[in-house]
Amino acid sequence: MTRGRFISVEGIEGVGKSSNIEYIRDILVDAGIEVIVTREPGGTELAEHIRELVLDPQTKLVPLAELLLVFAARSTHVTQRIRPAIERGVWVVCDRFTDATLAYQGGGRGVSPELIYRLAAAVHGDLWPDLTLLLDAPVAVGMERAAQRSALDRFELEQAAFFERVREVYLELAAAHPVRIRRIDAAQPLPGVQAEIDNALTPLLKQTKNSC
Ligand code: Z5A
Repeated sequence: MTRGRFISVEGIEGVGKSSNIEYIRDILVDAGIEVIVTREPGGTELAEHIRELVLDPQTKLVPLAELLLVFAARSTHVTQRIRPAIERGVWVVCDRFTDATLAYQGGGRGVSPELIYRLAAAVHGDLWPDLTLLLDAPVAVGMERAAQRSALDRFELEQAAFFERVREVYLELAAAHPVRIRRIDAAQPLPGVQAEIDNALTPLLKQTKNSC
């Protein structure tokens, strides 16, 4: 059986990940692909509990504790959902993965990337997304879009400087992994964003057709 593919969607808050994940799912389903959509932190019962804790503005966390919680959640998610789905031939579309840890805990909180890569190796070995769509927009655009919401989570309460550091790491990762990570201009109106997403998905879809 052909292995499923793993697609992650990344970016600072408010850039349109949720809006575009539905669009990606529809493209894959229309192409006859079985797909699950999931998110991080989250995706399993335990990981969803951890998500509540990590996003709750009342939770007091030092950066290392935050990092370990994110990886604890990821460990159950990879083992119980992501790997089994990919092995069954199902495609996985995940709202954030370890690039988010490098950007938020590394860039945002100042945790060393070496430690993050060591934990990543322990938790998911050589499993990295086949394709990462980095929805990128200036911090002011993301913050303005996110501000429309009623309650802000523990990350959304951070200042612009925090998100500038997060965005910088995302852009560095995209430059370092130009094949896996595709930067999408998320500041433009939705139809333009979706056209760039179509282009980024085409090679993966073609490869799959050819291998069938
Ligand atoms: N986190 C971490 O620290 N470390 C980790 O390892 C992981 C995560 C995995 C999870 O939040 C938090 O966990 C995240 C990092 C941390 N915190 N932050 N910030 P999340 O990913 O679930 O939530 P989020 O990042 O805050 O996502 P979001 O705020 O829900 O934003 P979004 O999904 O990217 O945007 P959206 O809801 O699709 O769109 C926002 C609004 O903009 C909405 O009204 C849309 O209609 C509008 N929109 C979207 N696109 C457009 C365009 N192109 N034009 C105009 N308007 C648009």
